[in-house]
Amino acid sequence: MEWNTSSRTRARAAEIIAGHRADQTEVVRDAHLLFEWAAYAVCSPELLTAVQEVIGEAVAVENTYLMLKWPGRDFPVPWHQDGINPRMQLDPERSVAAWLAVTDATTRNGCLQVIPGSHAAGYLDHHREESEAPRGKALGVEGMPSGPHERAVWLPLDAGQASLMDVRLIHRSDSNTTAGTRIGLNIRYVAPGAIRASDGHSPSLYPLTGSDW
Ligand SMILES: O=C(O)CCC(=O)C(=O)O
Repeated sequence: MEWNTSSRTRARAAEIIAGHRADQTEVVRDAHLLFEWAAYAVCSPELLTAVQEVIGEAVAVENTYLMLKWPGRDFPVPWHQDGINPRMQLDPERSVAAWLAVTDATTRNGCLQVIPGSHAAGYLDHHREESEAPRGKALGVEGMPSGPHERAVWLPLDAGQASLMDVRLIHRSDSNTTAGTRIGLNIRYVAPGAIRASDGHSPSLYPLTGSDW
């Protein structure tokens, strides 16, 4: 599916890269609240229609992560599931994850790898990775290898394309081994009532459609 044309997306990517080349930012949390282009991206028509086909008419954004993999940096994302973290758990029937390619995402620059069918096992135990990188510590599924998995399938996408995933699907990405920067936007979409929050955590939602918020 397309969330934007490849030419417009590539132009946007060039701007993002120019803006962050000096600080080499790797992760921007809630990019849809910070950047106008990302606020448009989360409600791009083809993407939103596909999301509504999965979770119904009323849709909100629970979270976004913009991830930049700069050339020469060690930045693998461990095997994980998007629908669970220490603050909350998403009902898989009422939520869906999207990954939007802002640059081309290839097997060499760190496109997503997924384990087909892994959602069927439900949510698994996670632990925090040990990285000391300023981008923070990601969550990883217990017992998974730190690198490739024999059952993994790679999901290369062109800039402007997007994929949807079950929020329990186990996925990861590798470091970028090319000379260019790879950028992706991860979005968690929810329908009303999708979030089971841990004690003391109140999720803040960014409603796109519907009125039950
Ligand atoms: O952009 C990436 O490389 C990984 C993103 C991802 O898996 C996530 O944010 O859940």
